[in-house]
Amino acid sequence: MTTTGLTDEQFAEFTNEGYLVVRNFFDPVADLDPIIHEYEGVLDRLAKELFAKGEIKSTHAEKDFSERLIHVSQESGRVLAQHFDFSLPQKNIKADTPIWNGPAVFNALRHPRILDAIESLIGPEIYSNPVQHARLKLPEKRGIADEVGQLVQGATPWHQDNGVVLPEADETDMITVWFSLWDAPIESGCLELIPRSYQEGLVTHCPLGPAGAGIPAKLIDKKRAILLPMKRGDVLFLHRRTCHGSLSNVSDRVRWSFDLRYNPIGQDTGRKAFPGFVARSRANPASELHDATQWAQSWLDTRHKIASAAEETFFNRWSDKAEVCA
Ligand SMILES: O=C(O)CCC(=O)C(=O)O
Ligand SMILES: [Fe+2]
Repeated sequence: MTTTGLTDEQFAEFTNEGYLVVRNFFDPVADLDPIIHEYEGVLDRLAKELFAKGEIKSTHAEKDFSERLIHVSQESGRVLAQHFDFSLPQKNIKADTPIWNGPAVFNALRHPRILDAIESLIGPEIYSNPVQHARLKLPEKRGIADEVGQLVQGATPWHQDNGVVLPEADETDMITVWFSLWDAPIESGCLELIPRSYQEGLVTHCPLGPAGAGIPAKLIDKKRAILLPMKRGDVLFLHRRTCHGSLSNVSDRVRWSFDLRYNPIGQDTGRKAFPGFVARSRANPASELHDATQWAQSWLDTRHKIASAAEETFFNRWSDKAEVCA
């Protein structure tokens, strides 16, 4: 079968550097605009709901997506990020915790070109790992303080994706795919990473905020860091042990990205409490999930299960007692 997988050069670059940027990977109109349109609907419904509750004085319907989200957030004083995320938060999951698992998001998770590239990296048995986010980061100067702390709204602290999942995923081949729905220049809070840092193994992280974890600054050699401004249509592939983070959004516009993860079928996702699915299986095509409604339902079922469990679900393995965290 013909695929649009990675070239040998791209494969070698990923393997050597621990990351790969492919410019113009997507056709933005065909691949990204349907996601944007779906999210316009999410924001529209949310704005109308907040307006009906008297939390905002206008639905701001005439504004573009970014301005509308900023105005609705600021006027309501609410952090609305979770309404747009297609994963549950790592803490405080309630029966009504918002989540968005729409068909355009599901199509992005199953995008054939992404799966072709992932197939080049880990083979044809591909599981969509549930560690995944839509990040809608408000401009820092127009932001809202996050009382719950479930989604990092500002700069993302240095970390390895391996470090934010449970140890069961340490020896897996999890790959991160990051792309922006529109241009993400440096000032919007682009990613930064340390090439080849995956070679140094898993670095100690320290607990951060209510649910997150990050690598302490003293363990990061910032001189080796590079910035990764991205254009709409570009895609970044990241090794699970590549140290990375993001800058603050000092622009005037929301920085809007998706990050997805994949691992070979059968490997641990590192967040077993959340639902993944078979995105591609050449060995057993019948096991692939093609139904967006079923995918959305799997998240609602998970939310119900976690919200009604007696004990808090736990995702963090790090202790602030580690010497480097002092
Ligand atoms: O988008 C960001 O700011 C951070 C993304 C990230 O850490 C990831 O995709 O793994
Ligand atoms: Fe990350």
